[in-house]
Amino acid sequence: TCAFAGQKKVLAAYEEAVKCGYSGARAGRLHTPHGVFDTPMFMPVGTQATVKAVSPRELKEMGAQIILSNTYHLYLRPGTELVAEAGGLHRFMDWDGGILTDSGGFQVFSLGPLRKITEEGAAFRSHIDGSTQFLSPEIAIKAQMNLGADIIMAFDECIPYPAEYQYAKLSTERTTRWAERSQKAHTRSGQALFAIVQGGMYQDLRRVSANDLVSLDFPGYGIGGLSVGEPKPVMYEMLEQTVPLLPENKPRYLMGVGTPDCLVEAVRYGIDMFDCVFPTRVARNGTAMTKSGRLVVKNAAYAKDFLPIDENCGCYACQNFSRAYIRHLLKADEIFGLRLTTIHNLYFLLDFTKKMRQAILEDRFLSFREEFLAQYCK
Ligand code: PRF
Ligand code: ZN
Repeated sequence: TCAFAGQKKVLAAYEEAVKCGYSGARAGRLHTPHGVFDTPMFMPVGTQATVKAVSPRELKEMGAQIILSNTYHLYLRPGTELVAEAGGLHRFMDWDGGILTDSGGFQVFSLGPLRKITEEGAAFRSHIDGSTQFLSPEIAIKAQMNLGADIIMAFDECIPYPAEYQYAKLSTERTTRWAERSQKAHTRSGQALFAIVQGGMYQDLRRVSANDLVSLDFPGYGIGGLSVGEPKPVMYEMLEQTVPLLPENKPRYLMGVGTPDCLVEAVRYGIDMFDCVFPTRVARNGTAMTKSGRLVVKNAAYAKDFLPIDENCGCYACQNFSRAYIRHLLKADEIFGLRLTTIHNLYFLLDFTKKMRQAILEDRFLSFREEFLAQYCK
């Protein structure tokens, strides 16, 4: 039975099922107003209130429980007030599962020279019409209260890589002040606000960031500023330094990471949640994800290959269509080709998180990890 039954006020409460005895890996459940979701979890990215190329019905069928959407994009277009008027993001896009919205801090950072960051917030040029825009912790939180996601994120700055120590220190301290302002500005009930750990690639800054944010007592923690161009071992080192400082009874979310090898390593350090455009983006590029790495369906080698992308995959694409057919669609620029590779990739990654969870529950996570990496990285 549910440990949180009747505890309506506990938002995004993390309920642990099993902790791996030999690593930080854990399997649990996340309780939200739109359902109870299994962890480790992967959240497909629906930047503009749609996961590109697939319907909410298809997402459900693939096993998606919670998706991510972006405040930055919806703030600029169609506007978060409009989404509120439509009845909130769940109703607007007809998705009744979980939704997490990112705060916009990362998208503003991605604009590069178009942005200017001050203590108050970030001024930037809209990528749509070039107009001058401004986001602050208060504005980003108000926008996310309008959208009405189950989980929202504090406004942060994702530090570019590489960055000087002094800049990383000032930025990290400011992100902590912004987290405090985000917390004060957040007044909507039925919605959990997570803080975001930063610190660049500096172990001491990561530790200070984690400790300061933990003392502010958020219901969950994002780890930001990773997978921004640094070597993978550096990212793993940052996780090793940071994750143990976060409360065991709260969810930990590694932002913007979504390749299976990074997922299995991050889970080993104790991460519960992920999002990434990787599976959907490479799918639209004609690339399928498999347990032995990427399969470029467009390659001539598959012209007469009548096997599915992956013979062991249970997705709609693999159950019904061949590599040769999907390759033909992609070569002919048919929209359905991109839909099929997207369906496969999301199914693959969602299924991968289920397999990790099962391995943790059955106390064989480390051997699962080794077997997976041996095949994936060969
Ligand atoms: N901050 C926010 N969103 C993010 C990131 C971050 O640092 C990242 C970094 N990988 C992805 N998405 N707010
Ligand atoms: Zn498939």
